[in-house]
Amino acid sequence: MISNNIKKFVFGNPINTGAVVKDIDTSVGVPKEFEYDRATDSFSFSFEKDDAVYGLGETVRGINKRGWIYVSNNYDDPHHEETKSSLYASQNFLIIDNSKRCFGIFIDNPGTVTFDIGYTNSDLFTISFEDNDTYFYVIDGNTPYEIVSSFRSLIGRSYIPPIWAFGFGQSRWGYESADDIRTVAKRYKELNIPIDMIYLDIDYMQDFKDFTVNPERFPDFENFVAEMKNEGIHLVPIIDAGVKIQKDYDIYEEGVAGDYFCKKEDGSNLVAAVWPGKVHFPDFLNSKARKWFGDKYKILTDVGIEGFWNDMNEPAIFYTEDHLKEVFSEIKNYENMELDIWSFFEFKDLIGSIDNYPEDYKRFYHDFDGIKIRHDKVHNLYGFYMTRSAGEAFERNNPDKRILMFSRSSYTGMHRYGGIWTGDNLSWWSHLLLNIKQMPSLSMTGFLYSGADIGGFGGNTTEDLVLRWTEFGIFTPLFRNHCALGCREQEMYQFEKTSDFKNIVELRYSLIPYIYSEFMKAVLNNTMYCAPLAFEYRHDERCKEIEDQLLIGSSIMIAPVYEQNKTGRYVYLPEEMKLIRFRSCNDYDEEVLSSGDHYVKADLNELLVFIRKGKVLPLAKPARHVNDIDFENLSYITFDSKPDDYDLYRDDGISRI
Ligand code: MIG
Repeated sequence: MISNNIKKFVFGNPINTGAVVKDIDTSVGVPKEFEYDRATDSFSFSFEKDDAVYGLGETVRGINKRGWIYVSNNYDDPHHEETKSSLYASQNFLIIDNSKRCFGIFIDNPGTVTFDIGYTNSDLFTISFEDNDTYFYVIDGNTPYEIVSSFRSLIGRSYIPPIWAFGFGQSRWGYESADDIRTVAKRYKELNIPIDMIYLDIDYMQDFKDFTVNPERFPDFENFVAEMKNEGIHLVPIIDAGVKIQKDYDIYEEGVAGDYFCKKEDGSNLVAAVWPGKVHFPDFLNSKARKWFGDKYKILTDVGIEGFWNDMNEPAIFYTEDHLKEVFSEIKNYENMELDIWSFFEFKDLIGSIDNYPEDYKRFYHDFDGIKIRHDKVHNLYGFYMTRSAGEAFERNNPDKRILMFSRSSYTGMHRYGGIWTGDNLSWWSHLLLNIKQMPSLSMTGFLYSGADIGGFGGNTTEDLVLRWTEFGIFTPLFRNHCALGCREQEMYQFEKTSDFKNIVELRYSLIPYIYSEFMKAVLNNTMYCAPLAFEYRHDERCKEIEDQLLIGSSIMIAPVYEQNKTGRYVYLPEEMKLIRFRSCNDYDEEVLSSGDHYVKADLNELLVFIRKGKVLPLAKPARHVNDIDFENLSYITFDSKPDDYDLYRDDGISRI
């Protein structure tokens, strides 16, 4: 197909990653925007002074990516600090924009790709590859919005979850038994805080084995799933990438018999270790293995489960059998040594090298439907293909209804099968801000059903952080409070001001008609659910630098408070807007504010929404579950508009469309 606004260049002999769904004719030569350096096999672009760079999906730092080096190399790293270059995801889509001209690029390369966006040389953008077999797309458009839409039509429609997945979900690593889960449900019910999901982390499994349920701690699981559903709660279990090596464990036995696991050079199955102890990794890049593993989700859907989260699928490796041997043999050299500072660090690095060891990712292979490929060359596809395995199976086995699915690791293309959560953040205020900045980048790349662990995963949180984070989280499609084992408990009922939490979560439920409508329009029209101000107000120079206010759908702008001990914040209004200061869905004040800078008060229990001129915000009455929301009788907050000006999207919320 000839596309006027998308050009495809091919370098070397790239594989079809599945990222793209449109066939585009190949252009000859090198993208005209870039200089190609044969010696280093890299492409570079010279920035103009006011160029901003957007994209890359889930990464550290700002919405404008200029001034740092990002490496697409999916990695399990629970320290999302700004000095990092890689997180769990690789979304190699970027827009370069200086309001006079803009263009987008998409690098479809499943190996390591480095985006030096003015790090080495502040005016130079350089793209380099570990492996130069690459598709390189250049996407033209008059505005960033147009580029996003073209890109999204190139990569296909984003995943649609069931509508109940827009409710609130409580999670914690460490809910050990059905009774623990019952307690969570009961405590939320007692406080009348709406809830639709409780997540099952690895503790529900028998010895961390995929598709098993511990029968002592979760007796009669099927009935338990039904009991919770009666309470209006969906249980959402986790699935890990590694399959435990254990005789008579059917998944393991079938995987070996069917040759479904990743192999080493010598043809034996790679032995790595993760939560279950020693595991093999399913070869999700192989369509037979993918079908086999995907069909296993049926074990749980057959007992009433309707949603999952896929974890550890970078894949994360605690150690491999081979590298562990190497470490133990080298360790001996240090045993009788008097460690000086140099040997001390070598020794420490040696021990520290056992997990996620780069060389380990070169020790195993995929059978990519007949092509043998070393893992590191397609590393960034692993989480995508695990989720694809599930997604394809759901289409086969559950053709009539949507199944909730999100993943930790991802690559472009996975957005068609599931959403993502942003992994192991910390209970830091700066990670609330990071969450705010990640959301528009995720919308650009098609990962619309996304969110972060509200309250922070690692570390001990505080009540005010959970509250402020929840106030932002009500605008993220995936709205889940999740926390790590051993950290301070952070369910809303652990805190004092439970009525504040109730009000905020109720407000989320009141907003679901709007949030769902805007989400679905973004999916169906390839537009953005959540956008930076710079995309909408392109010629307002101020908006270019505003990264702590966002547009959510077409009607509203939000300005979250993300610092401790603040009772307000500065907000910049690119145009006249109507401020709504919500304390709850039926307790709020309204004030029209002129364009420009304002200091706006927002107490701990208050959150700020700004209605754009001519737009409408529909609100439903509060409900305990998404199912109970009355979509017929909405109220409307207007600003120079009539309720009818709002185009409410509706469907049954469950059937596939
Ligand atoms: O190595 O399943 O990101 O959400 O709670 C930790 C336990 C494994 C990492 C996930 C996190 C989950 C945790 N998992």
